Amino acid sequence: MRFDILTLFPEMFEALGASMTGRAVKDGIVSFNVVNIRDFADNKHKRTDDYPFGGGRGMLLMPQPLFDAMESVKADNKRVIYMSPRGRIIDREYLEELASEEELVILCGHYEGVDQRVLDRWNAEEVSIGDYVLTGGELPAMVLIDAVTRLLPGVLATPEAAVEESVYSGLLEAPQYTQPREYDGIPVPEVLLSGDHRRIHLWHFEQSLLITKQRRPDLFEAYVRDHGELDKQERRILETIIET
Ligand code: 4GN
Repeated sequence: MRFDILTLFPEMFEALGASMTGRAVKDGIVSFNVVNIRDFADNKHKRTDDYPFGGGRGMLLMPQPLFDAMESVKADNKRVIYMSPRGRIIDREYLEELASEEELVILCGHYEGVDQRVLDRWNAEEVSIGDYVLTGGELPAMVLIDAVTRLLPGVLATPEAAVEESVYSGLLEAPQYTQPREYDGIPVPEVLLSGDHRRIHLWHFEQSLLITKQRRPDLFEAYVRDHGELDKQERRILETIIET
């Protein structure tokens, strides 16, 4: 999958060279073409922003550098995403839809935004990572890219990991522990050392239910309404937690 990323701050995207996104690049699963919008400014001061017509706060990215930058990545016939607090908030379903694309163009705004004609000309989808405002679209773009990349085949060690995990399964994850068995006087729950996979599974299930009910009653209610197949013991655990 190829991402064309249009930004005034290309150096921020060096972060994608680290960790799992960096691994995915080396493995040829994903590529990032980071384009500096300023390189397309045709005025001698390399200005990319100007005051909004009608007044208002701040500055807007002006059409000319953006039109030329979009043309340079052949954005016609590509899906174009604009990171914006006005956008549709991303969820797993939307991320999966994006992960099935061959290429995406991501436009990162700065200042107070971009001239609307850019968004209209390329039919940009406005996408948000949540109801808060940041100084630029770069961090939201990296959140989106990371979340999409880890859904691509070959990025996670096990393909099931992507579907079974927290939130996606409808429940939050149970607490986890690693070596040593006791640290600073605090032991790992005995059941996890038992080697009894059935008991361990039921403990994880119970812990997930408890933590979800406590922290995310909305998710818990949805799960109670619409859980998949449960065996007898799982049903008993769920019923007990509903009653308490
Ligand atoms: C996106 C962009 C937050 C989001 C942004 C978000 C840059 N902040 N919630 N800031 O996904 C106005 C024009 C703010 C650019 C934009």
